[in-house]
Amino acid sequence: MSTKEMTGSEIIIEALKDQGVDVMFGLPGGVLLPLYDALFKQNGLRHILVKHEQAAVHAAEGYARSTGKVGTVLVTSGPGATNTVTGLVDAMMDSVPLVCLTGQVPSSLIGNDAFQEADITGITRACTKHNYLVKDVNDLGRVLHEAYYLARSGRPGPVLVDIPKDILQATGTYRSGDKTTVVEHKSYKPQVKADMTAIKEAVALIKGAKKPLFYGGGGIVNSGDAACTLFSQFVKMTGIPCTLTLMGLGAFPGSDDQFLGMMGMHGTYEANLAMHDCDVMINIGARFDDRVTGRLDAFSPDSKKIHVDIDPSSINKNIIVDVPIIGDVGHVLEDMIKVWKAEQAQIDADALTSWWKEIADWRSKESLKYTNSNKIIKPQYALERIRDLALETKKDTYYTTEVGQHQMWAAQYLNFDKPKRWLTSGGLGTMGYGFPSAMGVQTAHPDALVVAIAGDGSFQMNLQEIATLMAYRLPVKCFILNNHCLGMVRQWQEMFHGERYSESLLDVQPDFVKLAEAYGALGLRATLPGELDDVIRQAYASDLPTIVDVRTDASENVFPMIPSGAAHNEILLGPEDSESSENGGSLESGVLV
Ligand SMILES: Cc1ncc(C[n+]2csc(CCOP(=O)(O)OP(=O)(O)O)c2C)c(N)n1
Repeated sequence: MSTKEMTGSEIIIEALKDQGVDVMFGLPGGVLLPLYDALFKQNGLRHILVKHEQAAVHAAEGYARSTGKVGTVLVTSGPGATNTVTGLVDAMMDSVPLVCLTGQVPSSLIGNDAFQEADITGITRACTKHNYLVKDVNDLGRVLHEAYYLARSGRPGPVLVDIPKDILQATGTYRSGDKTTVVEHKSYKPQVKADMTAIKEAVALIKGAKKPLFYGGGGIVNSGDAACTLFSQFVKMTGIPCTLTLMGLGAFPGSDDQFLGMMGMHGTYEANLAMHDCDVMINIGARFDDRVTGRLDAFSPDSKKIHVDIDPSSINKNIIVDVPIIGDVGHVLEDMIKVWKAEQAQIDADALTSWWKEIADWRSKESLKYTNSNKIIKPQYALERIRDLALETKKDTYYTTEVGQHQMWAAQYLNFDKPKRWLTSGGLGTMGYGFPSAMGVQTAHPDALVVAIAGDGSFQMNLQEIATLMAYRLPVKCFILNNHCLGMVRQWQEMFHGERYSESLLDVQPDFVKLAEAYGALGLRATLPGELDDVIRQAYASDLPTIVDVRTDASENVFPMIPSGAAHNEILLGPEDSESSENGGSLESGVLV
């Protein structure tokens, strides 16, 4: 262990390098000048200068979720810090490991309503795993190592470290050994290995099942690639059907026959009916989110439920389960497979065959079928072409989305065979997430094809980041599925509010092609289905950040749909179902888009 005397700013750089940080996303301000000066004098730590601090957090999320490492954010006090709040809530809800460093006014001014002072530790208490206000420069190194440890351990999440200007300037001691001692001494030690009795109970339940179903969530992806491989192995070994949540897509190969598609509000018919009718539900790393469960008292009424989660507070929160298993998904799956093999377990083959027959009947409804047109671009068709032509590039491809109809169609029509290739704002559902998060993904994977799927509404929440993409030559391909409206809001107004389109139509739009060109980026447009392939190929072939304005059918709605407050077997397959639905407006009352 080495001990060095240095300024607070230098300690930060040293600690971040010791943590293996290679890049941070940020924007400077008055109180951070000493730190930015120290950054100027060093090599090795990259800084991506964003145009808005919210984008810095989403970019760090993109970096973290596509690499499995902790993302780092650096912003100034007051408005810089408050601009991060949406991103922090997003990271908290979707379990994304981040460390957000905020500058603070000098210690002597704290509490004085000083210029650009905001009580950011108070403000972010509810949306960080933990936060710190550093009061002594000698604590700085340890606090930073703790922050990275906390962000990545257990259920990952954001940690904020608020650092007053005088602490950046003061001289103190940096102990490199703090990196290991915080891990040894920390009282926060999440349970990774699960109780073997619970694992054996789960295996017994699965063995005896007649209609079992795997329900996998983002926890599998968070646990790492090895956990995803183990999950796929277990699903294949047992022959049990598998569905995934929005956050779990990619944890099991999307093109595998045992995959029923995504479940939940806009999940497939077969996945949702299997959730409803199964007799043993094996929830691995999902949290019984309301967009998955629908009406709680009608949720999978006859199943025994197993729930694997690293976060004990997720267990029995929304749904009471029969076998709770607290632990890291990867470790739990390893143990489950061991027990399964040791017991030479098998599911009753006849029962499994008739369960698959039932599923085949549901599948035959082809719930993702849509009517294509050669006159107008259907958003589903655009996504299929974006997906298929991406395969032609032979590049490792990552997709991010904004929030709305396009997000749900992207989840339905893009295909994910590998984990960490799909990034979307699931828990918070924040518009403005996808474009900057693509920037973070491209920073981490310079040679990959990074595609951001946007709605025309959401894109306008963080479009200023075209400038950042240009500055760092990050060739993100952004496809705006432009329906001239806040489509998901419009859909709900059509279905549940008597077609009264209150404040959801975006009649006046910027010219997105000219906008891209104004920044020096490539702007393209497709208006007819026949133009799509050529435009997508041009986008993929360009070295420039590219914005593609895809004019889509504004009247298209996302189906299948389980209206909020309905049960899985009340799923609507298309407009005919919704017209005949007597539940209509009352079903979704009190629930927001
Ligand atoms: C920051 C934020 N504000 C408001 C909402 C509510 N909301 C959900 S979807 C949606 C419409 C999104 O429109 P657009 O981006 O054009 O996508 P589309 O639904 O048309 O595909 C809105 C306003 C939200 N999710 N996030």
